[in-house]
Amino acid sequence: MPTRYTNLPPIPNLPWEEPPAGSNSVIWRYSKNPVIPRNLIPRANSIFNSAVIPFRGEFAGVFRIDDTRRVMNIYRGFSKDGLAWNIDHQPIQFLCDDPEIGRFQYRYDPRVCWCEDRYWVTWCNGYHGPTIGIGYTYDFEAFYQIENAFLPFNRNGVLFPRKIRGKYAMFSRPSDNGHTPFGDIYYSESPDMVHWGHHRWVLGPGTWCYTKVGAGPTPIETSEGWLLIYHGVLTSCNGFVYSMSAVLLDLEQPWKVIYRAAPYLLSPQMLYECVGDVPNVVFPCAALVDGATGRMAIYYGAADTVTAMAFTHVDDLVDWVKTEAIRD
Ligand code: BMA
Repeated sequence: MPTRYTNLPPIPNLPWEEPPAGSNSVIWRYSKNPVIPRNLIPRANSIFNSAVIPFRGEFAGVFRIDDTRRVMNIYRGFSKDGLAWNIDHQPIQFLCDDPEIGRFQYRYDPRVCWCEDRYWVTWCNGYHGPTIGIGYTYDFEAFYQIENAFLPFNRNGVLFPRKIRGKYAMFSRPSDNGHTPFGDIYYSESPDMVHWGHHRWVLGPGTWCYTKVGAGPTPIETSEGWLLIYHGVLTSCNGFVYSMSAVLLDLEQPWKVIYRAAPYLLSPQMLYECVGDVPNVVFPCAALVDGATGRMAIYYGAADTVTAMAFTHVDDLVDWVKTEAIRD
């Protein structure tokens, strides 16, 4: 029986490509990957872990760009079809009431989430160490920054698209100040996007990701639970390998895992995923679902260098998670 994917509006112009002939994989890559080259704008060293969202019948995005000074920042972009992007040549300038919070150190790995009345942007924000920065925009013209969600050290702040139990809800991944060799996903709630509590453990490492895990795109609400795509890291003798997989979480208590797929869903195997500034990385930050068809387009950073896409169908991905599930 098809999954009921709830609260998801149609996206008639969602980027889409049928699976390659003969493929029986639940997920397949865009044949013209990478969709965004590393040098789309002047002085970009790399354009990768980035988030995209439908906006006024087209698409808007917040892009991680490391420039040729290796300054890490986030940039705004627009696209008619989700494939060809116009990205600003200057980073987003956030308006912030408190200069201490608004002062830039570094920004990276953005996510964008529509919740209630505006587009929320979360990112890894330098504030005496990495933590979760939060901002919002109504129109992708003016961007406002509010308090950091947590103390350092934390990364991978991912908001829910609706309130849970009457509160805003977010995943995050407490970490350290470097290339963290550990990390579990936690869940937190807030009445106002400023004060966060009710912290709950969600998910820890697994076989293909025995080092650490972190939430990826905004979770997708389905009749079977919240579908969360996440990245996970294995430490090989040659360094970290970043892959992605998915879990289904309880709709009203999303820290409770219902099904967790045992294998990875997508791992670095193509040249643009295996070769780049950081080899062997796929890092998803957005997954858009067309509510009319259930088609899903996933945007992911590849090798910390370019942005790539993969496609699946929400029903098939939910079935895959259940079929491949382990209980832990
Ligand atoms: C993480 C973050 C990501 C990056 C990944 C692989 O710690 O810095 O932005 O994609 O490492 O280098």
